[in-house]
This record gives sequence, structure tokens and C-alpha cells, in this order.
Amino acid sequence: MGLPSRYTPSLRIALLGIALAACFRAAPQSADGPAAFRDTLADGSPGPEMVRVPPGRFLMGDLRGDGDFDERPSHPVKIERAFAIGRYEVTFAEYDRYGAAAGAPVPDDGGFGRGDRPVVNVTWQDAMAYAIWLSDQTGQRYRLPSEAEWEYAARAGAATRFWWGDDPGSARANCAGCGSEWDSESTAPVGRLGANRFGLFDVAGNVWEWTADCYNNSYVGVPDDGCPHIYRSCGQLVVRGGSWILPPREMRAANRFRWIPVSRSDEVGFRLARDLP
Ligand SMILES: [Ca+2]
Ligand SMILES: [Ca+2]
Repeated sequence: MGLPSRYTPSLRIALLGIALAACFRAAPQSADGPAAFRDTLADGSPGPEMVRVPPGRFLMGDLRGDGDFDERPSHPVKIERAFAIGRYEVTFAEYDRYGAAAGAPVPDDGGFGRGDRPVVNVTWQDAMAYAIWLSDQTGQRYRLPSEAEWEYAARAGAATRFWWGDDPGSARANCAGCGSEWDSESTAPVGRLGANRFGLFDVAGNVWEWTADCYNNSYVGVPDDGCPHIYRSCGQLVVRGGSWILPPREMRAANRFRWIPVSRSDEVGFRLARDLP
């Protein structure tokens, strides 16, 4: 059985181009803006809650010497422009609204339920298509975060293994052994565990989150300006943050994993970013 045409390699290249195009932004940017906001969709309903992340510098990668080989070398990254990122993982309620409006396929919920659970069983193309639809609905540029933006937002200034410190602690995340009521059983409704200093929930655990970057097993030669690392022979994309069925080590802010863009999993969802004027 052939894959639907929307999964062709040429479309993937086009979508990677869209992801990269978000980086060519020369216009000056206003220094201030609301700390959090929701755009309005075409039917007047509110979009997902977005949080403003300020520009800044951070060290990306394994900062504790105990990470995986693909987290090295740790390297300085300068995020030159403020951007917005979802306070929560995209939920089934949000994605199903898109599916109903745009006629997109309905992802299986893995038996976990829909509503405020994070959407799962979505391909990278599904995530990109949702971002494009939301951009069309709001007149703003929604997109997947680059891997650097994701780690910058997830760390929220922390150089520790997790945004809250070096120890897994208890009930900080939904993972196998993190001490939440959903550990190893299912996804958790978004926003039930603590938020980091930028106000983001579930960057550690619950579901892996698609990024805009092609996976490469080293940080040698990657962009240092917050742009995604994209190349033509890209076969796998980066997911971040670990999931409900993996041990605490996988929840580390530096942790990376690779996923085939056409594959679906009940461990993988996403969080959107948005350009700020
Ligand atoms: Ca997550
Ligand atoms: Ca890893």
C-alpha cells in the first residue's frame, strides 16, 4: 500500500523549507509584548495559549557530563529574537477542532482519552499541517520550534539536568518513575504538573515533542543562532522531552531522540512556536 501523497519526500522537503524560512527575519522587533496571549481564530474562538520567551544566550547540550553522545559538544547558542511557544503541549481538543475544520484525519487517542490530553499519533507532517492551518486562521506565523528554541524554552535559564534541578524529585513530570499518578500508564492531561520559569508545562515528560530539526548524531557544525538544523538528506527529525513510559533520565532538558517523520506513536505529540513581530 502506497503512502498518501501528502507524505511524499518532495513535500517533506517543502515543509523543511517552510521550517527554515522562519529563520530569515531581518525586520526589527518590538522589545515588549504581552507575557502570554491567545490569538483569535477565524470563527472568533481563542487559539492555544502562547507564552513570550525573551531573547538570550544559553549553553545547549550535555552540561553534566552524563548525557548521551548526541548531546555533545555542548555549545553556546544565541536566541536573537523573542518568540512565543505553547504553554502546553497541543491538546486533542485543539487538534480535533482543526481536524473538523480542515478535514484532517483524526488521530487515535491510544485509549487515553481526548479533550485536554496531549494529541498523540501525529506525524511530523500532521504537526506542520496544523501549524500552517493555525497560521492561516490567525494571520500569524505558527511553526514547530527549532531544537535550540525548544531547549532554551525548556531550560528556562536552568543549567541542571531538569528545569527544576539535577534530581528527578517527585511528581515533577509524567514518566516511568517520576512519581505522578499517570506514570507508565498513560498521558496526563496537560498542565497538571509544575511549570518552569517561563511558565511552560510538561516540557519534561508526558509526550515527546516534534521539533523543526533534522536529526544529526552530533552538535558539530550546527547553527548557533537558534535556527533549525536542516539538510536535504534528512531522514529523521528530532523529538524532545521524553514520554510517559520512559525513565527520568529521558526527561533531561538536553535529551534528544530521533523519529521518522511519517511515523505515529502514542508517545509523540508536539508544541507550537509562533514568531513575534
Ligand atoms: Ca512533553
Ligand atoms: Ca537520547
